[in-house]
Amino acid sequence: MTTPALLPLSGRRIPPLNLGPPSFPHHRATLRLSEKFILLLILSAFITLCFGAFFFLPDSSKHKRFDLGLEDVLIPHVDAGKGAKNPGVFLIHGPDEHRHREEEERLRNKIRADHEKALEEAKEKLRKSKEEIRAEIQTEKNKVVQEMKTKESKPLPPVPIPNLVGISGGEPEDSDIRKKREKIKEMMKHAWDNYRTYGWGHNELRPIARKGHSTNIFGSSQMGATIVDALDTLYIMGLHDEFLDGQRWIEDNLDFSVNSEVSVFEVNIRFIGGLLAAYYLSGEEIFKIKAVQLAEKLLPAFNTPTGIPWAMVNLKSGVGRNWGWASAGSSILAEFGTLHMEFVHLSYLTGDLVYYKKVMHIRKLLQQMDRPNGLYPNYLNPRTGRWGQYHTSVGGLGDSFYEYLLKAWLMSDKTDHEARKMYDDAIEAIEKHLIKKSRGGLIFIGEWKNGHLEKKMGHLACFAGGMFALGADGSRKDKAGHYLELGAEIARTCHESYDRTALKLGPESFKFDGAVEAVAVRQAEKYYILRPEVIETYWYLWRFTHDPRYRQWGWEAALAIEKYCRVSGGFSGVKDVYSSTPTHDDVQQSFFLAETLKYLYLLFSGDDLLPLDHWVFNTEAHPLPVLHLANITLSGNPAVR
Ligand code: DMJ
Repeated sequence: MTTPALLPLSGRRIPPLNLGPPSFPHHRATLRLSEKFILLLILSAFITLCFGAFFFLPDSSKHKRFDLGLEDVLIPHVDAGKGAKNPGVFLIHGPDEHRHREEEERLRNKIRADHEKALEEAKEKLRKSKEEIRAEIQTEKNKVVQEMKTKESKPLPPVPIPNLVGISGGEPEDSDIRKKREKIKEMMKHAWDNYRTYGWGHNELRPIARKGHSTNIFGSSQMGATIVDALDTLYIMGLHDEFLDGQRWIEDNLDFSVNSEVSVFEVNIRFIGGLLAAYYLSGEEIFKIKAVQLAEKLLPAFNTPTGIPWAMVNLKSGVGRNWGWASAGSSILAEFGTLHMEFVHLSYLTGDLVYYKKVMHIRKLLQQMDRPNGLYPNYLNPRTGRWGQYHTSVGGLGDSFYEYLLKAWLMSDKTDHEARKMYDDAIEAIEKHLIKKSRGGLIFIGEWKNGHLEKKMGHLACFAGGMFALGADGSRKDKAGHYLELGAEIARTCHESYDRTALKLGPESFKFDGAVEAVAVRQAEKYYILRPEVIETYWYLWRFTHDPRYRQWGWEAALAIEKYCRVSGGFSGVKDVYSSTPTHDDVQQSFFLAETLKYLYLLFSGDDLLPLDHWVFNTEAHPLPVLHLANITLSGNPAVR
């Protein structure tokens, strides 16, 4: 059917009237002349109506709304009706037209003046140089950061700070020893300065590529691990400008609200340990505040069915998980068992028991569990509370758990008897099942794996020489002499592992198999990554015996590091200690500054620097004071039981 409206008036077709945009379909826009006329009429009626409205409707200016944002131009309301309830809205109407006009005029003038001012300011800005504008923006940014910091920094309760004995000094009388100590300090300067130049703010340094470096333990963000780890070493060496530089970076940049998955253990020992030590040494509040902020971010890792923390946690989301390689989704003994010292200090400094409870819960759980041959396996499933694979080691995966049992006792001013008992029991089992003598007469610590003893000792296990010496005093059945001797034997074995290489630096792990003694066999075990454990043991043995051989061995290691690991951009690990032409791995580990150089410096210092009856070193060599709390009744203080 044809629509009549679309029929032509004459034989000629009427050109289409396009009412829409050019693409508008023609069939909908084609109108007859008469219809056009009607449309025009409607349009003019509409316009007339609008004019009428404009002239005859009431004056809307008498019902203006003013929002709170313009407080300074608000007009006191005349009608104390509804508007009065809402302080943000004022209604004006009433008989006093004149007064309203004046107010309107005043308002208009104010707006005009504001616009002019803004225009002037904009012109002023344009007259400024780029640098000036940038500086202004930076000042504004700093202001905001400062405000955020003040908001973030919860005030912490004042607590009595332990007696801080021997935080500087230790100048040796002997000039030769003094020179050696100076040399170690110079090495520290070299490591720090290059990190400062090429890796500042990154976690670690690539000394050959001369750029920043990081690994998955620190997550995906740049958290300045080397800065935090190195602070206390800088402090005790008297490198105060460098310390201050690091402190400023921490104040301005160290931020834990990052979407980054970090290792709970590594962040605890390096960051929380480093910050706490820096706080105790310098007294600067910022370190304590940062340590507590970070600790809060780690707490969600403990949200597991057993309370055994995940190995990793996302600092932002709080989601935790375990390493993919760990036996059946297990957490690692040396990781969840190496939180105690730092967490007790956190509870002490904050008065908040939450940290203390977390680590005591772990301890209680471990106490209840069966231990095959009295040994603690390295893997524990945080969902089921059952051991994973039966692998026991005093090296990697197990090491610092034993260390922290002993140190929990020392740190409590020898009042935490439970920790001491656990340590003594564990060491007895280790001695019985893992410590052996090689054919050549070297005492070594093997690893229990798949039902038999693997005659292999890792560089990491070399720390145990120092631990045995440190735990000798206070040991059961008056076996102090025995444990000191055992510590000395481990030191000797580890020294042999260094001495039997081309570079006089120790391999990552070494075997005792037939003719092979204290030597790495597999290529993948021949590297040295600037680790501290052997030097750590020399230092403890030196403190307890003053046998000059330990200083001599320490100096040999220092010279080897200087000769083979020093490059112009810092210090690097080496890939094969048996090859006389070293290949570098191009990583300056943060623990080189935190531990290796610190223990070397202490080895050539007097015993009055960080005396061991006042300080306990965490597993990353960060000194924390002994808490002499016997007479202090701080409510909720964990050391008072
Ligand atoms: C350090 O981070 C700590 O000493 C840790 O306990 C084990 N290993 C490294 C250094 O080798």
